[in-house]
Amino acid sequence: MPYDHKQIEKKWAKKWEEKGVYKLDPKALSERSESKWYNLMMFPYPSAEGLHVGNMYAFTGADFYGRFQAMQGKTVFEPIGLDGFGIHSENYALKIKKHPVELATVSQKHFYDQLAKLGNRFNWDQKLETYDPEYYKWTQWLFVQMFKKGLAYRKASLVNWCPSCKTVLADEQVIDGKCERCGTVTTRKQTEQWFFKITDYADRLLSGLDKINWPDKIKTAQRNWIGKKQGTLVTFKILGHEKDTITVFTTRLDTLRGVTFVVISPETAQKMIDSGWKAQKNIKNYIDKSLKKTEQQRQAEAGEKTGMATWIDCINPLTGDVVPVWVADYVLSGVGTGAVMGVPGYDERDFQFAKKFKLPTTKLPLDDEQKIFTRLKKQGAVKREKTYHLRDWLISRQRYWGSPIPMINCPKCGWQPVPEADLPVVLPFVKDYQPTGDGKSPLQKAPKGWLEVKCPNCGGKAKRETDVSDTFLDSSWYFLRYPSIRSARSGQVPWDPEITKAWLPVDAYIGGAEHAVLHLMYSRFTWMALQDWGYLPASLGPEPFPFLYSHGLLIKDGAKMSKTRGNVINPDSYIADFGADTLRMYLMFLGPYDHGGDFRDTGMRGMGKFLDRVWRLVTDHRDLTHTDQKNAAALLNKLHQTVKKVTLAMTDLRYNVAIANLMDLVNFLYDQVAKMQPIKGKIRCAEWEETLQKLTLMLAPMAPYISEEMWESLGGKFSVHQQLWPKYEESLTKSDTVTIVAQVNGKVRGEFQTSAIDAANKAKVIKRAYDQPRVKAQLKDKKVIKEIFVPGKLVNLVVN
Ligand code: ANZ
Ligand code: ZN
Repeated sequence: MPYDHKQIEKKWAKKWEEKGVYKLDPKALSERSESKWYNLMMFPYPSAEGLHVGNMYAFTGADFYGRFQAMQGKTVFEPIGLDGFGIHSENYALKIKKHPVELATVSQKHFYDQLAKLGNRFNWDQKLETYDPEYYKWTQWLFVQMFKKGLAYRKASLVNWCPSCKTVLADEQVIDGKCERCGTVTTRKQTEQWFFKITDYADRLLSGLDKINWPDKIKTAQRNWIGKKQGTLVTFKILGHEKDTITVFTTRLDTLRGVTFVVISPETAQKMIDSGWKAQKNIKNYIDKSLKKTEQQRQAEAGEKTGMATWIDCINPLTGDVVPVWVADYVLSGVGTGAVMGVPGYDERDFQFAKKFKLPTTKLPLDDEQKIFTRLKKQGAVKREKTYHLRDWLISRQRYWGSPIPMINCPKCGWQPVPEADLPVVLPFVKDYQPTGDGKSPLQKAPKGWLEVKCPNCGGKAKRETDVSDTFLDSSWYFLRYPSIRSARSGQVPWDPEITKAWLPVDAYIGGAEHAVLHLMYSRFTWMALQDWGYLPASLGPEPFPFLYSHGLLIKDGAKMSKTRGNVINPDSYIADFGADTLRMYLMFLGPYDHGGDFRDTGMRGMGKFLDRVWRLVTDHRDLTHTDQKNAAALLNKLHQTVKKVTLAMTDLRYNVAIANLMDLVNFLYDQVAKMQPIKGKIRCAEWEETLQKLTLMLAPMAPYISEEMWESLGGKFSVHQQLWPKYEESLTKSDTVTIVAQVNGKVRGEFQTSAIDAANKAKVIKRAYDQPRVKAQLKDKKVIKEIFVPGKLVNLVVN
């Protein structure tokens, strides 16, 4: 019988659905149990172009793990949804000139249809879409809480601006100087925006990393992004204006004696101009030019230093020396105080600068930092200081397709949050949704009835905020919503407290590494804040994702699969031609899951052949038996070795290794087939039967459809996905000697060694058990009524 993937996949998809094989009953959701397993994968940004195999690569690996956990006896929750609000989906809408509201409907259907075909054990009852008002009502609620607790505030500052997306961006969303979404080089813009005070959590975000099981590269990325530095603030008085000072941040107070100049950032210089300093025109020009550069550009150009003398002098508090003040853009505004003491004798950047501008480069001896600190402290010239690279999270976006920021601006009372009872602030339909580029959201064109509201505080005329919030706010809490979606209280609370207590934190989070300092940092922050406000009990622990796994990237023709490159592969036709099982196994066999792999059609055919060979073992070669007991013993040995290896590989998400071991076993089985004979009568070969069963069970998390069909034809109870993972006997994995325990009525009465091959030979082993002296003594005058034999392990003789 040939392997007909079409018929098999259709048949089982239907039956799983009918029987609710993957459904969680509400009770399982509301009671905490040791066996709960929240198996989370990063939900996709949908677009009507559909899911590509890169997405599938991520989801398949996560599903292998979820299914493997289910077979370890865990109650698995594996939800999926769509991260469909925000720039990603909106940019696609702009590109194909379809309104995002209309597009969302099309994308949603297309995505869910595709997701349903991957063979994942999704909990479809708990799916969510971030653009659903039922969902973003709570995203807005979260914003309101941030505001009420003082973590959301408005501030005017120089921020990143994407000229193509026509919106401001958070620092994390500018990668190598480019917009995270569209790749356009970003610029700077002075505007007033909403921020979240993530910096209040810098220390906890840092120390929490020590306690979680995450890949080192992600932890390092977060540590560097937080960028904590301990140092000293040193105050230099300005010559002739002793009331005025410049404060620098240094990590090398011991070099203070060697300062030959002080440098301020263009931003600091601008502030001095704003507060009355009459700088010369060329200095002003230099400042203006520098302010237009991004931090990235300024650092990239750091090799070739630029700068200008300010003609201000200041006084070294340690030596009383008079040193000149310069302005230069290698000094960054966001670091420390935005002012540096120049020590060319010890600092390479300062040396380059001094050389270029012919400032003294003398190297003076170092001081004992403790001593000078104490001395300068008395003069009030120093203070210990911690600084961070992390900036507050810029939340507002001048775009249409997002969750409206739930704030109202009243000319009398200032900014007021929308009362919680009035949430959600539903995104109004605006035909002209294109970003304008004038620094305002297209929601400015919303109907007057939406824009103009009463102030919740004084009842006077007030205006709604028209910016929407960052997509990353939507995804910073989605994992809290999933388990509660079907809760009776889902309309009243963002998450049901009972269910949350039972299901959080997430047991395994699997996704790409590209969100290292974006989503993964924002979610940790949101979790910590919610915990501080008492919305999440402390018993859930300090982190939302104690275990994170980052998979590698799927490559096509040597490049990352991406829509802009046009090398995106849609899985649909492969699923139609080869079946989801083959595609799943093919993807996971490309290489180590954390390395990614290169997608090629040719390999797929090979994997199809492999499954066909597995299939024929059950359909064509099942009724065989061994003629030589030695072969049967060797088979058991190979089987138990394989179960052990595959178990370890699956535990560590080394799927390519797990699959390679199954392939090796299957080759071995075909060698055995040649040594076997058809069975006589109905008695099947026990070793062969055990092997086919365990092979099917090991295949179940990888190729869920074909293994269900094989399981059925082996006479297994529906469903294979509700079975436990096969066990192996350590003794049977050894090819040399094995220790067998001899018992009488369950009590140990002896032990003996045998070769691994003999260990499975029932007659031989039982005979040896009878020969054990203490067994003999126990059997005196008694009749053995039952002989229990566990291959490779024990013999138990039951007497009356
Ligand atoms: C004097 C000094 C002497 C420094 C020396 C370093 C070495 P790292 O070095 O990465 O830990 N700094 C302070 N504020 C800055 C700013 N806004 N932009 C650019 N650089 C700034 O960072 C701390 C050092 O970076 C500080 O210590 C300061 O230079 C410089 F041999 O002060 B140091
Ligand atoms: Zn008011």
